[in-house]
Amino acid sequence: MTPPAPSRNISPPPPRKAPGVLRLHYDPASTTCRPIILFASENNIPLDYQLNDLFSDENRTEWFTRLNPNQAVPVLEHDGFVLTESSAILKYLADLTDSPAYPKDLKARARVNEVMDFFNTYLMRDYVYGLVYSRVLSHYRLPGPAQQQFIALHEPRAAKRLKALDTWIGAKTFICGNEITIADYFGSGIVSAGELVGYDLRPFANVNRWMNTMKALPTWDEVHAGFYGWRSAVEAQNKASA
Ligand SMILES: N[C@@H](CCC(=O)N[C@@H](CS)C(=O)NCC(=O)O)C(=O)O
Repeated sequence: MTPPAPSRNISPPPPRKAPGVLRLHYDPASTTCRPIILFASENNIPLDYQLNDLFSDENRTEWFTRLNPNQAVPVLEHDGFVLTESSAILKYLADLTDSPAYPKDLKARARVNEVMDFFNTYLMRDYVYGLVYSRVLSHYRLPGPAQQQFIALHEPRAAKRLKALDTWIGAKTFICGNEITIADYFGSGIVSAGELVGYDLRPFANVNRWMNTMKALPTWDEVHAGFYGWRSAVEAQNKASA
């Protein structure tokens, strides 16, 4: 991966070690790793954190490609069992720890799955790839005027998805009710990615309120230190090229 800026402050979360048990290969700034680290940190799930620095292309090494042919983080290893895909990892960790954040009731669980699928498809495509990665990751940038056209195409699409999320949340504290679920952890990583491009969530008042609730979680700041380091690097680069 090409670095977005000359320097980037990587501060991995403090280790909560359980050697040889649950190993997470992660990059601290990653949209798909942060929800897992936040869930584990908030729930004192001991993970053996293995930094895989995407900005040094560590994910393209031979050994890591054997672990995940998609060359992407997160990857969870649990006593020889290798699991990729952030949504699947969150569900696995929640079930493993018997967490109420992934309800057992059939309909309540289906609702959580529904929201996670929504985030993983519509919001990831229209908002994260459409509006964020296209601006901050050089390999997603299109040449010439195609770049602005791409962004213009995705602005209304992203807004439509955020409006749907806003309606879903309504007056509730969290997306699926008044108790936090893994859909909140998952979605907050995706929605916060917009901070890299200064996306204004205020028109989506319920989403904005919900994100502020997520950011008030005790370990949010330490988990997101690497992400905010990346955001500062992007801002500095924007300033320099203005
Ligand atoms: N669908 C996968 C996506 C994983 C993914 O795209 N991870 C990014 C970081 S957010 C990555 O490792 N990218 C490296 C690359 O594609 O070069 C998941 O949810 O785990």
